[in-house]
Amino acid sequence: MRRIVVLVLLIGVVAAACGGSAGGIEVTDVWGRPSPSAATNAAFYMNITNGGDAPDQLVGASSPACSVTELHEMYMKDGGVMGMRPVQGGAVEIAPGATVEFKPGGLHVMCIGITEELKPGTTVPLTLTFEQAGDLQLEVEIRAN
Ligand SMILES: [Cu+2]
Repeated sequence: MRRIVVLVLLIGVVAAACGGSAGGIEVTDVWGRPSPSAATNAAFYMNITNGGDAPDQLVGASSPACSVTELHEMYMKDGGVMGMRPVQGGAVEIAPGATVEFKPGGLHVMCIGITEELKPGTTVPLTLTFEQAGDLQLEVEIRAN
């Protein structure tokens, strides 16, 4: 039992470099665009895979780089203009065996009120909270456009 715990901890440390996993949930390719502190908002993207047998839900996110963090989606407004809004019900369902992509033009983690400049080549901490898997600590890679 003890050996398993140590192994899980080690995997967690290695995976934390760019993604992470917990309770069948695996998060990879976590990234965001650079943003000067003068800009007020940013968006973070990632892939979330549910390798478990039961559905899970992403219910929240937080980062010290953001005053407020929300789960957002893009949608088509009347007149064919794209807008964004908080996801319905405040949660994103991750079905067993499914991968949900958070990407430009779709789902994203909205970082409202950037507290520090997001510089290319740096990372910022991000915690994703899942209903079943719990909290997952990640690092967001700030990638140059
Ligand atoms: Cu948004």
